[in-house]
Amino acid sequence: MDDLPLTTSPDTQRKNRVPPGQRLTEKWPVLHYGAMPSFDPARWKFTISGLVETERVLSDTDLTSLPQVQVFSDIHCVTTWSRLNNLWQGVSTQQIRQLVQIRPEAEFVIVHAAGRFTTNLTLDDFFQPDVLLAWKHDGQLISPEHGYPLRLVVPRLYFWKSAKWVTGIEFTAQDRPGFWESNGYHNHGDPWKEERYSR
Ligand SMILES: Nc1nc2c(c(=O)[nH]1)N[C@H]1C(S)=C(S)[C@@H](COP(=O)(O)O)O[C@H]1N2
Ligand SMILES: [Mo]
Repeated sequence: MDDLPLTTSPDTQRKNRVPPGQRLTEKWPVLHYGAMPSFDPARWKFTISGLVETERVLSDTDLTSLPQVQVFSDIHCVTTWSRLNNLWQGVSTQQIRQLVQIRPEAEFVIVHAAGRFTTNLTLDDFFQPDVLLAWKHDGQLISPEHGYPLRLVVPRLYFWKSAKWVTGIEFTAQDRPGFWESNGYHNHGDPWKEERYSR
């Protein structure tokens, strides 16, 4: 495990690591809309759909057999808490990219999660080298409340883009605001620009 490649998210190298309007916490709060979705992890699948030449459906074993990475990152939640020094383990989105042929019209990724949650990203934001689909945090399996069996981690954007209980990704030509983005949150969510709310 120690010999996995490590990617350091560039924001952890800033002299001041705390974005404007944020405060540090040591704890890791649990935040999501509604009840925790109940689903059977044994029957869980990860689907790659939309503007790809051939759709792919991966089982848990398929996913965990792919080459893995570790990512060191800071968490910035729009509700103003930040948690520094997180070590994630999983599969990078750059690795996921090797599994499909993405059509040239594709410009966005819609991330789907259990309970019909979605969040939207540009291809560029989704394929940054520090973005991964994770199942471990600080050496332990991610707990169910924090997104087990699979959560997306997008270190450079507010944490609402880091969908928990991910069930798939869909490539699209048009942007499609996700759950929080349709409910007042900014469409992009850069914490360094304080892209918190859309109005
Ligand atoms: N599936 C799902 N993922 C989600 C959310 C959600 O409501 N559903 N909320 C987001 C928000 S607003 C935040 S701040 C983080 C919180 O993650 P945590 O509970 O692990 O701290 O999860 C994000 N991912
Ligand atoms: Mo949030």
